[in-house]
Amino acid sequence: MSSSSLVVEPAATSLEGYVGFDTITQQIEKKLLKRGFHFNVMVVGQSGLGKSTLVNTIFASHLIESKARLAADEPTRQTTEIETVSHLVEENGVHLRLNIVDTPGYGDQVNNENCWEPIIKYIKDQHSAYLRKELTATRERYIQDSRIHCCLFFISPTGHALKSIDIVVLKKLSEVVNVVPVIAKSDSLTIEERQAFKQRIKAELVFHNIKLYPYESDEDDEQEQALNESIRDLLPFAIVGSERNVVIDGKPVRGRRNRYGIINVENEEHCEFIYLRNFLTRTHLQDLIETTAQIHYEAFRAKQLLAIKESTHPGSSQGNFAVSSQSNLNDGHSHSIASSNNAKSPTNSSHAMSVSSPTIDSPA
Ligand SMILES: Nc1nc2c(ncn2[C@@H]2O[C@H](COP(=O)(O)OP(=O)(O)O)[C@@H](O)[C@H]2O)c(=O)[nH]1
Ligand SMILES: [Mg+2]
Repeated sequence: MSSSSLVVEPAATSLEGYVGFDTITQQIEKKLLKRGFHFNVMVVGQSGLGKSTLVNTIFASHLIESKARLAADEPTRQTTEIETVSHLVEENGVHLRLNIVDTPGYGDQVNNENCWEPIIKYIKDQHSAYLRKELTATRERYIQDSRIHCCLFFISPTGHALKSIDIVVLKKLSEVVNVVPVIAKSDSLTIEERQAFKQRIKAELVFHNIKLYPYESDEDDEQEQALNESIRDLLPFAIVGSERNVVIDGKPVRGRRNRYGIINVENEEHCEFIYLRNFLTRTHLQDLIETTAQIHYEAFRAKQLLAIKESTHPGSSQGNFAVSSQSNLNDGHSHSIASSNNAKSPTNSSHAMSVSSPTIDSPA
């Protein structure tokens, strides 16, 4: 660290024989494949908008039960209960642990004031748990990641505008998680209605200064920037989900039959499901995970560590680390972050450097 020799410009030198370090990518791949991957998705939106169905359609398997109210006289849920299901899926030797966090009951009440709080709290709790694990003396080499990588936000296909509750919740969510909005059940709108609705939503998002994933980044090359631009253009994805097959030209496809005819979920002329799936699984899966760690978690972490620093600063009356992860929630719930004597300073963060290890030493 003290030597400046590593900072000088290296000389480009050609090799005189095969050394073999080009295999490092295969070595990394082997390790990663052995460990497997984690992807944590949350779905938010009113009951009956097709959240469970969409998740099952995206991952081509039955992962969560559809628990829509069957009868109109069944009571709606009283609270936003958060339910998690976990599945291990495999594709060509790649193991993916898929955690799906369902938030039934959001926005179902007559009075939806603060209905988002349990959702935001859940997201922050995962960050807090990760931070606690990261700060223990004998931290695991590989911390299990329960942080939400992607929040699919379901917009009701009213064709009019966003509900005011949606605007509030989108704003809150987008500050703590990668939010991907979708127009639910878009088969209930004509293509023209859908386009007009989409443009209105876009205008509202701009007006309310709601910044959605994928974010603009200087690190992206031209190709990545163009891809992200095309994704931002598409948002919110107008989707249709289905767990049933319908037969089109003699072939069974995921689809629905409605009053306009047959909808093939995977036909881009019918809806934008395929764009959403490609985006989530084929082009941005890794980036969603990385962005969660590097942007959302990092912001949470920096804030928490600064709070610890404040609370342990000489002159501060208390020497303990009970730091609330709920700074802008009002349920009074707080988390005590376990810290340790030899907590290492983190390796992957620039924010962290400004709150280096001495400040997270344990009190006697
Ligand atoms: N028309 C239409 N119906 C859908 C769509 N997705 C789901 N549904 C139906 O809507 C009902 C509620 O779906 P569900 O996935 O349980 O909604 P959730 O409560 O948001 O999880 C079910 O009867 C689904 O078959 C869709 O894209 N279009
Ligand atoms: Mg459901």
